[in-house]
Amino acid sequence: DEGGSSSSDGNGGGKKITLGFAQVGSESGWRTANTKSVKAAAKDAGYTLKFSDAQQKQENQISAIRSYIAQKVNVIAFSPVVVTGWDAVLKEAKTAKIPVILTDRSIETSDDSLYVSFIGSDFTDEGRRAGKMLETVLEKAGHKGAVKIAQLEGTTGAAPALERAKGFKEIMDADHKDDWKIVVSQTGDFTRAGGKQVMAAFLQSNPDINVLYAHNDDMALGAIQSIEAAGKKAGKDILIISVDGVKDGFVAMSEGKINGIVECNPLLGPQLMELVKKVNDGETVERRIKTKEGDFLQEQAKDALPTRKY
Ligand code: GYE
Repeated sequence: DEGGSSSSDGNGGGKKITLGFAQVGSESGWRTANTKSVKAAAKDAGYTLKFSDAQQKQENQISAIRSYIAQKVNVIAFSPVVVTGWDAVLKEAKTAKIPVILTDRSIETSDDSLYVSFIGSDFTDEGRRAGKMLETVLEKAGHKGAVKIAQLEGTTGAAPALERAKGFKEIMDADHKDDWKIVVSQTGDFTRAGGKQVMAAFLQSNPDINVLYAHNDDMALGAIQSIEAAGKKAGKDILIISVDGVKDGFVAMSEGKINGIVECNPLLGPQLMELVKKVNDGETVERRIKTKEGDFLQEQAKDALPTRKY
């Protein structure tokens, strides 16, 4: 079942729940794992899933949500590409009495009644954890002197990009005003190609960069290609911290090319389906559900690799 069309022939006994899910895109390993998790969990729960991939474009997501409203689905869940600009379409859902759940990414709105719950990670905390992790990594590397950081940001205006930058900066401003500096910062759109291209430009303009903070593993993996092409050693000449913890990230870390990864769990499907059921039954649900995750350094990478689930 690809979940792409609405057909489904299961019979769950009672009234079958139809869930409309508007996905961000397929930009990263994280996203691929998230999509798989959602599709599998919907199937296990016996729901009819209408699934769409917005290719990281807000207008595509808005039309997907509109079509779910027109099709009168029971519940809408979506992972908003960016934080702003959702009020109009969410008001339409509210008028149609279709409850909306945010998964993975949050929105900015002045009207809290536009969604019932938000399930996902705390990205600001991930940014802080990345900052703390950099302290450890620098110490382990015996690094002396100025810390010149390149930051590869996620998609512009997306919650994980804004908040991972914010949390990291908090640690910098609090404890490293004098010794750390972000010398370049630009979006790589959460993709490998973006990370590769932007890192190549960074290395041209700032050849003295000695740290890379990438908002996800995929951009770090792309950047590693450019670092190596420039004749430098990833994980040594340039210390690398990233976020997510996808398998390829762990492989690069076990090879010594990434120094630390802040985990962000994409396997939200099962929890989301439970929430969908409660919402559909009219139960009151928690407004904010946070996922649990860990931090990983190089020495843990090899041991952790076989047990990674995404
Ligand atoms: O970190 C990144 C993906 O929203 C948490 O989106 C998600 C982010 C994830 O493209 O790899």
